[in-house]
Amino acid sequence: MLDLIKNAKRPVFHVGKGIKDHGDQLIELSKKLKIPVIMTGLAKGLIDEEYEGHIGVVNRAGSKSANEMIDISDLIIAIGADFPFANNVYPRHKNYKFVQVDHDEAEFGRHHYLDLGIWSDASQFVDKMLDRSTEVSDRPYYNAAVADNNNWKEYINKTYDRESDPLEAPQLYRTLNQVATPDTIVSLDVGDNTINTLRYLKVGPKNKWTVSALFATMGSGIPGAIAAKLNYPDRQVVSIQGDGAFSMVMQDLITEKKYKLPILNIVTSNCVLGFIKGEQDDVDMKDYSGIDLEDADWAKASEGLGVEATTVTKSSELPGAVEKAVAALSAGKPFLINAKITNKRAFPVEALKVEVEDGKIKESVSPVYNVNHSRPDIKTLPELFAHYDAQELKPLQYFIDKYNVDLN
Ligand SMILES: Cc1ncc(C[n+]2csc(CCOP(=O)(O)OP(=O)(O)O)c2C)c(N)n1
Ligand SMILES: [Mg+2]
Repeated sequence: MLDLIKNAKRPVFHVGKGIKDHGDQLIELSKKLKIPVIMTGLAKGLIDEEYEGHIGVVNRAGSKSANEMIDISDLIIAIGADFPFANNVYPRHKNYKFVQVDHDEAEFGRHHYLDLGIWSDASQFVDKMLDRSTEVSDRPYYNAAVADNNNWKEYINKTYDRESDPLEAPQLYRTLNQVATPDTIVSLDVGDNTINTLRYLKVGPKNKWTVSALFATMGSGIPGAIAAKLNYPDRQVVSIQGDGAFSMVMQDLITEKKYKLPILNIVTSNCVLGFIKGEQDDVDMKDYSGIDLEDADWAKASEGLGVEATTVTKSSELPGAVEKAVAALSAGKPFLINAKITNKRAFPVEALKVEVEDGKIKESVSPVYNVNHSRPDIKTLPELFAHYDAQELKPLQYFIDKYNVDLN
């Protein structure tokens, strides 16, 4: 393992839930070896996201920086990560090695061929590596990863800080982060909220959050919240779901009311199966198919089922809605916020195509991006950035040049 790291120029840790409570030690190792850390979606929160070397989550829901750094990596060290998308997401170039550290030998090579398998508990592996490795003083790839991620955070923070009318998802998450306590449990449903949660929800060491990851079962949000509240009656519990998912299980609000479960339910109504719309943008089809949802007064529906509710259409209405929610929860009752949000697609990191060849990168807007032609014709990276109001984002080449990253 140490030899592989010694010979690598662009090593990255891909860390899953197996790291458990050993996040701080992993940060220490990352600092010592100058290896950036990418998390699987489900491991979000297990290492401090404020750490500069934490560059986010890879895949469609993740950050530009994590996706780009995976694209150019020459050594991926997966630690306690049962990552089913490895074959789709790991680099397109063939010139990289893959190491898997897992306590379960049945995981080896399950999703990706292996150069090396290390049968070990993640914590013990990290401790041994800390023991036996020698400090690396500088690594251009690490510096580029940190800078690329800071640039991404600049964009994320801009969208988080501004006000919106009609309401946008980042402000909703801003409010949720303000209301949440250090041990809040969030039950997330499947859809655009998966992207927004991974990008905007703050998760501390005592928080818990859950989603139906592998099967992506829509409608799991409210049942998950009910299970959380029954198991942790003293903790604040929140469910977040889209209008599609909510309409599949909304009758479960009756259960929340019947058993007096003070749960905060948030419905993001955008009148569309948004996550699927984003996919159909990038599929060569004549037009969208089967994604429209009728507008409905979900607050009224909630009240009909016995759960007090309110509707929000712009960010300035969020504090008032939260005040009502807190009052209901304090009185031991569930509450629902119907947040009518825009149906804009979140910044599509999946549209960024990076190829490595002969020590150089070629980056472009993916040829499948927007083949449905339902959006403006976007051909270049600056056009893509501008379309998503992300003008501050810089192409990967900028960071490669600035930090002299050797791609050979
Ligand atoms: C039971 C089930 N059916 C279909 C899907 C495929 N699917 C994933 S996300 C999604 C759309 C979710 O729409 P909505 O709940 O309105 O959330 P949005 O993406 O609009 O925020 C669909 C249909 C699924 N994951 N589970
Ligand atoms: Mg929707």
